[in-house]
Amino acid sequence: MAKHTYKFCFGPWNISEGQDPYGPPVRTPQTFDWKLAALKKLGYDAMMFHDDDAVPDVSSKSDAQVRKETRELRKKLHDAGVAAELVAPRLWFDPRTIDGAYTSNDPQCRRYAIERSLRTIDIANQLGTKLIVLWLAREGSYIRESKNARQCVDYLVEAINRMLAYDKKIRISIEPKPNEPMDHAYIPTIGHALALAQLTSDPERVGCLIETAHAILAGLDPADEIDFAMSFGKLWSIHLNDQNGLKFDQDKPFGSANLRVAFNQVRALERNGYGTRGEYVAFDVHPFRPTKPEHWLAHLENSRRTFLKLVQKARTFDEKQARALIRDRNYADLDQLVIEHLLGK
Ligand code: XUL
Ligand code: MN
Repeated sequence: MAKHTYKFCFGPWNISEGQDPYGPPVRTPQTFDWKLAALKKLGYDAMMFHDDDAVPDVSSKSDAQVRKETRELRKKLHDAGVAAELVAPRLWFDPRTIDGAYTSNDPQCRRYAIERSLRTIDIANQLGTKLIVLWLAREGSYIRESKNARQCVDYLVEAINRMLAYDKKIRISIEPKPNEPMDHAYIPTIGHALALAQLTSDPERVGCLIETAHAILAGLDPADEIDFAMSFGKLWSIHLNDQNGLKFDQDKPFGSANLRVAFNQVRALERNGYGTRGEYVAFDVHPFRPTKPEHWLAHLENSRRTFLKLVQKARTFDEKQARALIRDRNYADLDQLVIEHLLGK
């Protein structure tokens, strides 16, 4: 197995304030500068951004103002020696995307979504990254009869084609999630994302981003999603976290709910050489709501710690013994081999 080192990333939204649908924030927001310093202190390598993480209220600002603020951010990142991994348009907040962004029934709203996405590409270019991520949050339906799903696939292709034509160098990673905030999303899994890529004008530049919790919410094993995406050479980023079954999107620390599922994700990343082509390991994790401000970074520190320990577990797993048990179709002892390896001495 490859013995490369990994590079790590998180986004400003991962130092969050604890709001949920039933209660307000419970921690006072930190400034961007504080978050960048925290990222440095934790020894992470890169930060990921939404367009409005980079330029707050991006939609209400002029092109010149967006360029100016992005330039300032670029300098901050440069001075800190931190890379920008990717930029994602945060389309789901704006009132114009209330009924979907690229797939809204209203042509003006669809136009807004595309224009905002092109601006995201400008921001990415200025920050020195060619990776654009699309979490297709409101591209789905609450009421199936409210939209034409066949038409919505065409809208998604049209939006992606506009982005690909706007900048011939960008790559787009689709981050699928089966539901939430909608009842059902049109692109719920990695299979859907990669199939959609084939309908676009440049399939080679459309790949995916797997988030552990989103795969679990789709009833899938994230390790299999990793192997599937990497069979196509299309896993360009990953959001590791955890999820305790089919609940709301929990974004727990990596390995928190199911260590064995986490181990298998690391094993899949290892066997496919994830990271050797410059990809980052990002943790899309959130602090538990009761977290005190003085413990605010623990979920990020712990996720990376667990990841690195699982890399060691993957590299020291007795592959020879496992192969012998597989040859003998002795899956009971293979199961126990994994359990005892994870339990340690
Ligand atoms: C939401 C989510 C997003 C994306 C980026 O569940 O994961 O933060 O990672 O838009
Ligand atoms: Mn994510």
